[in-house]
Amino acid sequence: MADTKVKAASKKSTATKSAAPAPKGKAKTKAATTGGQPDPLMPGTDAPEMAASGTDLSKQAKAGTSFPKETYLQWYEQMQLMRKFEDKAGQLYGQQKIKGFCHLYIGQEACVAGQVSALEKGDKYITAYRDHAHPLALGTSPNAIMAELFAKATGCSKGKGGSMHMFDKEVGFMGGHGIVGAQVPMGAGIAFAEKYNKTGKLCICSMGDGAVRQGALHEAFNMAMLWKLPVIFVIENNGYAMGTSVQRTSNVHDLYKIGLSYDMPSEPVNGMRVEDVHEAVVRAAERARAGEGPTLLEFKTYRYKGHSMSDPAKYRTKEELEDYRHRDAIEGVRHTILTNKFATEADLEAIDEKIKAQVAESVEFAENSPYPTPDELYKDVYVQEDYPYIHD
Ligand SMILES: Cc1ncc(C[n+]2csc(CCOP(=O)(O)OP(=O)(O)O)c2C)c(N)n1
Ligand SMILES: [Mg+2]
Repeated sequence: MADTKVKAASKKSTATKSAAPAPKGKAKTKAATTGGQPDPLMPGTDAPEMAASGTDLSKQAKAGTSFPKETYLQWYEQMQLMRKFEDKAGQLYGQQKIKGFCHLYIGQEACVAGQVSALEKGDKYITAYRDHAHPLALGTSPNAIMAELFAKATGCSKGKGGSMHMFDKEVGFMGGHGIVGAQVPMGAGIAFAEKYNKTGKLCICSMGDGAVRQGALHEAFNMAMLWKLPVIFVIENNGYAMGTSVQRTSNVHDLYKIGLSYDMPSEPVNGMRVEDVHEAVVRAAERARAGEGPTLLEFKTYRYKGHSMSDPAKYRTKEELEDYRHRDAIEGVRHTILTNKFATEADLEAIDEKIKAQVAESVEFAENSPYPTPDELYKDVYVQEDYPYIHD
């Protein structure tokens, strides 16, 4: 993770940064992608009386913080890698070189890029099955991820996990989980282990909007708050669980408010702006590392593709999709880079070319790798034989 870590402007919370003017010559990032207009992604609380708790962070002033050139360039490169990698994966699925399930993250890239840039080496990350972008940003080699998609022995889960079950302990990536919401108690458990072992590290536990209706989430939230576990719960709210919209699922559309029932610091975040994501995670990480326990962040985001490769996405309008494409996070970062002369068009093209070559190499690597041998079926059922909490 250290290799891919994006340099942040500051580790301090925006509560203190907001008083200071943005450094001269740096991007005023709020204006960069929204033109300073009220953001339609962040309509605010639709029932203010529900947000009366002192832990509702949605009312905090957001600073128009800037980040240095290197940060923007690294965000650009990371997000382009995620997108180009998945564009290719989608094509390969169409050619039946990738089989089984394949859920693309295209459109949501800012959520992962902004989270990972706020993490420290040794922190953990767990998510659901839409999981190609997360290990890419955490530092897993694209070769190992593509090989996993091809079910090859050189894949990051030895070809036994496939698209939904990426795993890479070396970079702190604890999967890749196909059962909706299953990772929520596991994320709390990982955070418990960090606290128990006094590592000073935290766990980001990411889920979709569909997962918040699972009962186990409520048990995990309650326990995590009670024990002040160093966990950041993240809802990547892309508006739909398969074809079911959030509006059709519950009366509560601002999902961050679920955390308020547990007195958990909770806030909505514009998930199409990598800067906002990063800053929210920095604030949550400070609380987690200070022993103050969990935070719930709701990233309002959007997936451009269907739920999976077989979904024609008839439940939404073309206009809705276009509306989000106009607020594309990669284009936003590109715009900031160019307007602030952090790089030229030619520099960005060179990055794009580098990524194209990386993706092509990953496909070649996957194609040329062997399938796992049958004896692999019996290996890795339990990874750690001396697991400390389970005894006869
Ligand atoms: C316990 C369980 N119930 C149902 C499913 C089938 N299923 C797979 S994905 C999905 C929707 C989840 O949507 P969301 O959590 O919003 O994540 P997104 O796909 O939008 O990233 C469902 C219901 C499942 N995998 N697990
Ligand atoms: Mg969803």
